[in-house]
Amino acid sequence: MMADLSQFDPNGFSVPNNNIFGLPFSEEEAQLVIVPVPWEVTVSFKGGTARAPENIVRASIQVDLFDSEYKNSWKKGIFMPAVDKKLLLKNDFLRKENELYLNFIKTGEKIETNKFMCKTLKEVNEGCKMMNEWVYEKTKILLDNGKKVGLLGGDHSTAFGFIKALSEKNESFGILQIDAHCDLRKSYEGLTYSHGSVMYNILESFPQITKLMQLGVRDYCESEWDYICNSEFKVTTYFERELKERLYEGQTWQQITDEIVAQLPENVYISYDIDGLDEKLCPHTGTPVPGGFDMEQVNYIFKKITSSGKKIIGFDLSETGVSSDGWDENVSARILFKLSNLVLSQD
Ligand SMILES: [Mn+2]
Repeated sequence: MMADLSQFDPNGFSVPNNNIFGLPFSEEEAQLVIVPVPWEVTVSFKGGTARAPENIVRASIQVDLFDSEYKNSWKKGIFMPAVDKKLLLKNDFLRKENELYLNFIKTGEKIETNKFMCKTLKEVNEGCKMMNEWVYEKTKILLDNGKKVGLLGGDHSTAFGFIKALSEKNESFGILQIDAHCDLRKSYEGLTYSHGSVMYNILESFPQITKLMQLGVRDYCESEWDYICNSEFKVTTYFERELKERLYEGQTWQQITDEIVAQLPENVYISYDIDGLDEKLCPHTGTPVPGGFDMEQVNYIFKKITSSGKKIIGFDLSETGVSSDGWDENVSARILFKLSNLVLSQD
């Protein structure tokens, strides 16, 4: 069903009562549905990303609909349902529980000696499993209905359920991960479904993923390094230092981008952790690391992927923080619009 846009002025001021980006589409009309996942239970440093979906919607009203690269893509319809209040409440409760647990393990005491803490850890892990199921169900139904789907976190762990749903629809695909971290820890702080383990869990669970391409990584541990080295080239990581050195020595971003795009399979999922960008673009993200990309540097890669004829089958955008002046949300709203246009520009 196509929406009637005859009463909608894309050059005018946005109507705040409309949906994301001020667009007038219903879920039924929209070709792309963005699923908000208000979840940050395993976040250990700066909190707030569970509130990102609501705040990004507010910021999205200011994004201009005219994108000279993908002029009419938005007309195919973008819709984001309201944040699930029950999931948000569950997040708030379990995040507190997890804080208790993390404070306990920081004391150096063994968890086995404390029944209460064992129970807390169990509850947190079960809650995260439940969230994965929730995301899987939501995204599966949308994919079954022929929608294109994007996911808006929350922390990076929210991508797991969506990738599960995509794995049932696609025989094989690759993941392009923009991130300061590898997220390849076997489990982090005893938490099975930690945001620091999401790519490990995904690779171990879904053989459909033939390639994980990581860009911008600059904070990682030895076990992650070993995992990459032992992956038989399934995981290719472009560390920030290596990228910068190549640029310092005269290589161009075009050369590097062409090399990256050539290694991607035909179907590509984009997993965009905002902390992959320079901290000036995401000062309130949970685990900021100095360095990182500029927004257009990453957009350039995306453009090269679509112009190469490869297909973007879905995306997530995660780890956006909460700021008092709306800056982090403003940046993320613009990235979300670009990702939406990319996906909608393809049939
Ligand atoms: Mn991440």
